[in-house]
Amino acid sequence: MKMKYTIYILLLLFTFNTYAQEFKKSDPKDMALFPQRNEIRDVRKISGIWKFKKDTDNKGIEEKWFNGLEKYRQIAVPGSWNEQFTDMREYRDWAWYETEMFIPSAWKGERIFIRIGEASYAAKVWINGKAVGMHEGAHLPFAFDISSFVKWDTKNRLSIQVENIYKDDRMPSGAFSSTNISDYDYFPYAGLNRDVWVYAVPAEAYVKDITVKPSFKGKKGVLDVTIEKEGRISGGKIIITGNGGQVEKRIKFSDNLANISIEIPDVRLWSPDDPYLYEVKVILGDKKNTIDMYSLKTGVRTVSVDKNHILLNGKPVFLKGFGKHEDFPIYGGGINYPVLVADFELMKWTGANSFRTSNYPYDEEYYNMADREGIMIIGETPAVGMFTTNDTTQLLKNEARCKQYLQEMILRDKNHPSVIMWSLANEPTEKGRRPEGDISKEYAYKMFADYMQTAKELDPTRLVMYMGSFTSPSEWFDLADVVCINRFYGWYQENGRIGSGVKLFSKELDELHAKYNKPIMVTEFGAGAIAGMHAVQPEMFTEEYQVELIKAYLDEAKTKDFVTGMHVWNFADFKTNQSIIRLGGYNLKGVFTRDRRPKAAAHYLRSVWKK
Ligand code: GCB
Repeated sequence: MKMKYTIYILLLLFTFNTYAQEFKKSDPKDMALFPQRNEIRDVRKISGIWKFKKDTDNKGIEEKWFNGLEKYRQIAVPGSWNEQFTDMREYRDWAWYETEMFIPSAWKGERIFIRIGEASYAAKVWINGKAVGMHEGAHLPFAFDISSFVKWDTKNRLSIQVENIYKDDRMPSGAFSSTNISDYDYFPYAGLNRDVWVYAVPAEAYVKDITVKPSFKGKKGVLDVTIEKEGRISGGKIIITGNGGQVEKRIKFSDNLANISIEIPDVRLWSPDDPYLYEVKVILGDKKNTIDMYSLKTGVRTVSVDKNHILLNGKPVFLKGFGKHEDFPIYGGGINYPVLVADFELMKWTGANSFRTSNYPYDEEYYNMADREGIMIIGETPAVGMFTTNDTTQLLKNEARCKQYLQEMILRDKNHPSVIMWSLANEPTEKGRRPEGDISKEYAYKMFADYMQTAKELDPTRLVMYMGSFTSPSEWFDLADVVCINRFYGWYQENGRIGSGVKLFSKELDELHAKYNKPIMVTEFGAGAIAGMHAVQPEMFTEEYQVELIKAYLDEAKTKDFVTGMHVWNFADFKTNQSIIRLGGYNLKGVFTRDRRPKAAAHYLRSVWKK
C-alpha cells in the first residue's frame, strides 16, 4: 500500500515538473558588461528576420508554442511590432518570437550567455523548449546563463514571449480610459526593440563587472576601479592606456571583489571640446596564463554644482540641446543605426552639446557615440507618471519598480563619461490621477527622498534630479542637485501669447532660484509646428511661432546667470497616443520632422548655438 502511494506521488511530481515551467528572474549583474569580442571572448549577434505570432488569448504556453511556432509571420528584430504589421498598431497583448541559432563548437566548455537588448514590456525566454528565465521592465537589457540549455553541432531554438500590457505596478503604468493607449506622451512601442546576442566567457573565471570612478587634482587623474569576477582565480592585472602613456597594476581579489586606485600623471580630461577616452583593460590570470580579459573606454571628468551652475571639471558648463525620443517611421522604437548617426550629426549641426534620454534609457550605442562625440547626456529612467494613486500597496510596488530601473540603468551606463546626470523621473506628482485620490504630501515626499537617496548611494559621482512639471511638488527640488523644469508658457498656458508667457516664465525662474538657491535647467520648452505651415505674424502651429517662442525663451534665460541649461522639446516630431491635441497622432514640437528634415527652428538654433 505504502509503495503504491509513493509511486503515485513520484508520478505526480514528474508530471508537474514536465508541465510547470519555472522562470527565474534575470540577475541584473549578468548584463552589467556589454558583450565583447577579444583574444579570449566571442560574441554573435542573432538579430535578423525572426518568426512571429500573436497570442491574443495567452494560450501559447498551454499549447507549448515554445516547441516551435506554426502558422507564423515574419518580423524584423530589432524593431517594434506596431508599424511592421497592418493589424498591430495598438496591439499590447502577448506575442511570440522565435529564431534558430548555432552555437560555435569552439565555445564548448565555456560559459554561454544570451543578452536581450530590451523587451517592451515583459518577456519570457525558452531555449529548445526549456524555460530559461524572465524579465519585466522595458528599455533595459537582461541576460541569462544558457550553458546548460545549449545543444551542440545542431541548431538551437530560441523562443521569446513578449507582452506590453497595462498594469498598475508597471512604470509607466498605463491608460486612463479604454480610448487611450497610454497616459504618457509617447507611443508605447512593443516588442524586441534592440539587438539580441549570444556570447561566451571562460567557465573557469570571468570578469563580471567593472566600475570606474574618475576624479582629478591638478594634473593628476585618479581612477577608483572596482572589479567583480566569478570563478576560482585570485588575481590579475589592470592596464590603463591613453595620452601616450600606460599604467599597469596587479589586482588581488577577496570575495570576488577587487578595489584599486590608479593614478594617471598628466591626465587628459574628457570634455565636449576634447572628448578624450582612456582604455581600461582588466586581465584575469597569472604571469603565465590569461584566463579572461575585458576592456572598456572611459573618460576622466568630474561633475558638480555651485549655486548657479553645473560644473564640468570644476568649470561652469551651459547645456544646449534637446529632449529626444527613440522614434522613427516603421522602426518604431527600434534601434536604427543610420538614424542614430544622423541624429548626432544633426545635433552637432545645430550646435547642441547635450541631450536627455527622455523618457527612458536608450540603446547602448547612443552612449558610446556621445562618449566619442563629446555630447553630454542626462540619463533618464522610465519612471513617467509616479504617484498616481493613494493605494500604498500599489505605491510600494511602483517604488520597487523604480528602484529596479535605477539599479539596472546605473549598472549599464555607469562608465560613460558622457552621462553627467541621472534623471529619476519625468514629471512625478503626488496628485492622484485615479479615482482613489491623493496620497499624503508627507508620504510622497518621504518615498521620493528615499528614491533619490538610493540613486546617490548607487552612484555618488553624478548629479541627480527629476523633471518637474507644473503639477510636480516643487518642495521636492530640495532633494535635487539641479532644479529642472518643463515649461510651456505661450503654448499650453497663454495660448498664442509668447510675450505674456515669457513674463510668467521669467517670474517663476526668479522665484525658484530665490527659494532653492540652486542652478536651474529648463529641460523642456517649445511649441508645436506643422512643417511648411507659415504666417506673417506668428500663429500657433506655424514654423514662425515655434522660432519666436524658442527665441524668446533663450533670450530670457540669457539674462539669468543661474540658468545652467536649455533643452528644447523636442529634437524631432514623434508618435504619441491619439488625442485632440495630437494632430495625426504626433507631437509636433520637433525642430526636425519625424524623418529629420529641419524646420525653421532648427536653422534658428544653429544660428545662435553655433556662435
Ligand atoms: C511634457 C512631458 C512630455 C510631453 C511634453 C508635451 O511636459 O514631459 O512627455 O511630450 O510635455 O509636448 O506636452
